[in-house]
Amino acid sequence: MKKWVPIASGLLAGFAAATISFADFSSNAKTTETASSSNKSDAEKVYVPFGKKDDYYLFASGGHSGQMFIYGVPSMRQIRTVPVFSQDSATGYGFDEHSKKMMGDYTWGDLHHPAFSETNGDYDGKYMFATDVGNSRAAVMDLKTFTVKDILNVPNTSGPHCAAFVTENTEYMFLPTRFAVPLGQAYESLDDYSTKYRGVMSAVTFDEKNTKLNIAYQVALPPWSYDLSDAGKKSSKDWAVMTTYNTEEATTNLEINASQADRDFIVLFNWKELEKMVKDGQYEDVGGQKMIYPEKQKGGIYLVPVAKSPHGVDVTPDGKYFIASGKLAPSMTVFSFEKAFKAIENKDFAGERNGIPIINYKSVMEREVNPENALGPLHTQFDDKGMAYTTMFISSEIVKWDPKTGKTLDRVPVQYSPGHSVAAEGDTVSPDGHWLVALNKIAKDSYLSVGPSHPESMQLIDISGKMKVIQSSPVNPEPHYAQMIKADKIKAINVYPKDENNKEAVYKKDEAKIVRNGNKVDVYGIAMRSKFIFDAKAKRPDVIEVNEGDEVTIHLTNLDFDEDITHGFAINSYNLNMEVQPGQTNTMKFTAKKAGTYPIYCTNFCSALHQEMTGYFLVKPKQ
Ligand code: CUK
Ligand code: CUA
Repeated sequence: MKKWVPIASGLLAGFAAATISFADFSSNAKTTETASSSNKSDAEKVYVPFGKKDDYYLFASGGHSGQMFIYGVPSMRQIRTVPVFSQDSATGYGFDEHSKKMMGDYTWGDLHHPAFSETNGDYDGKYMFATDVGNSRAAVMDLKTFTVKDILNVPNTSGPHCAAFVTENTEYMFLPTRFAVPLGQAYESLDDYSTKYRGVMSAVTFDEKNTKLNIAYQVALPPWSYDLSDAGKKSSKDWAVMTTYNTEEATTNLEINASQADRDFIVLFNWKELEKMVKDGQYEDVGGQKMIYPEKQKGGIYLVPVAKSPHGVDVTPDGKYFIASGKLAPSMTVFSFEKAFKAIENKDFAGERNGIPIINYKSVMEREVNPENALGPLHTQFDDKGMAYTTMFISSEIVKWDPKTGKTLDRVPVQYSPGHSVAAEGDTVSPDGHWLVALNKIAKDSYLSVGPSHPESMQLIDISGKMKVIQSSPVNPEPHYAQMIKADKIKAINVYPKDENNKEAVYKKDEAKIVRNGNKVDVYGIAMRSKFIFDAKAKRPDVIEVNEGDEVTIHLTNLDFDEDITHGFAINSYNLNMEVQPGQTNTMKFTAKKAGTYPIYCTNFCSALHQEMTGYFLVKPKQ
């Protein structure tokens, strides 16, 4: 592999020290080759023989693909792509009624940070949350079926990048935003940015019974950019932290103007206090949302000064510290929650910004950590011993260090420019250790060429001894973040159970029927190996005949209650497709705009006679 000089690109353009080459780390590269945690070869460690399953699921955000990619670890094989914020013709997501309703007018999304639901600070394997920076939404995926159950449009805000993260028992998912906008996204001149714009954070709750996301309240934070966040754990469980940049409140050329001040802030807030304010009516109604204004409703929100333009902030598994990564300052800063609580109690403040008290830096700062030649620290993960692993975007490496001493313990080069990394159970109160995956922004010369744009890459690192990269997988754009969960925590079902209350489902072959009501046609049909039955009593049960202009609704039940027997339903030239998984009933609604003869066929290869699983959609022309 050629040595690549990591020229500053995108995120860190203009950073002077970006010209350091890998030559500077050659000594590290050498030591990684000899060290290994066991006598197993690297190939053996990642080899999962046929019939055996991986130990972990890795859920990687799909960035601007709007999807979630599911991998197995340690094999690093991709198992599935789950559409979340984008249409997907493979599954019919965005075509069927349920997903169409959830997506509204949007057809794409930008999924940045996935977050598992938690119980007592541990992933419980029940749900996965995600947010969309592109169109300001949040989603919840049910891990019994790996399908999205609800999408929430978040008003008053723009780009919830600084999310998702959940509190210890999934009480809340907080959604602070990357872009400041006027409340309600009304028009306001950028000359009035500092007074009229806000960076609103939403407190989202999850109603498990109805699998619905709801907004409990919002907070009108100052018009800064909120970058990343994390929830407290154990003794800090009522608190959360998030990084800010552009506290300069620049409105143009942010590349330069948002990097002027020496310090930005970490926002430290107590969600129990905010919850109390709402209960006590200390909020204003903004477009139907309960809005807390920190300059009026005091208490609960504080600022901690931090080296300029930080990116990630991560809470240690024991909940005692939060660690900010510098991005523009080559250091990680460790802050103590306990010290922060004391400073708040003693009103140990250095003035205010926008009505929010600033805690004295020296009173909360535990230590500043500057590993030699490590540049562009972005995000930190943890192992089972509480050791920290920080991604270095510019020097393209992972640095292992001890948060309690600041000592650098190990480092390993990755190819290239890691954004996040993810450790096994890494965001819980008890990470597993053993595995860390670097999510690299740039793969360069790692794989067969597919043209000018290359895939991103995920590299598996064995961290059980001296760190060593032992496997590399290409990945579609763009894994910003991922979470890794023990495989046995996820209890996915094989077949959708019968739901006798579902009026759209048909569970008996002779009950398939077509119901006409004026220009409305409802088809209650069945898909089974290897035929469609739309009208059991008709001469040709596999034909749907309608009039041009009719409103057609297809309710289709897969009658094969059998593992992995999925059917598809497509109408040729009608731009429609959806799947029905075993036992599932799915619905699709459309207008028969085009008169003519259109074959219907099953799109999912389901049996030896799959090719025969067809029918006709006949549309009689208007006279
Ligand atoms: S961010 Cu930091 S590298 Cu978490 Cu959206 Cu991509
Ligand atoms: Cu059913 Cu192919």
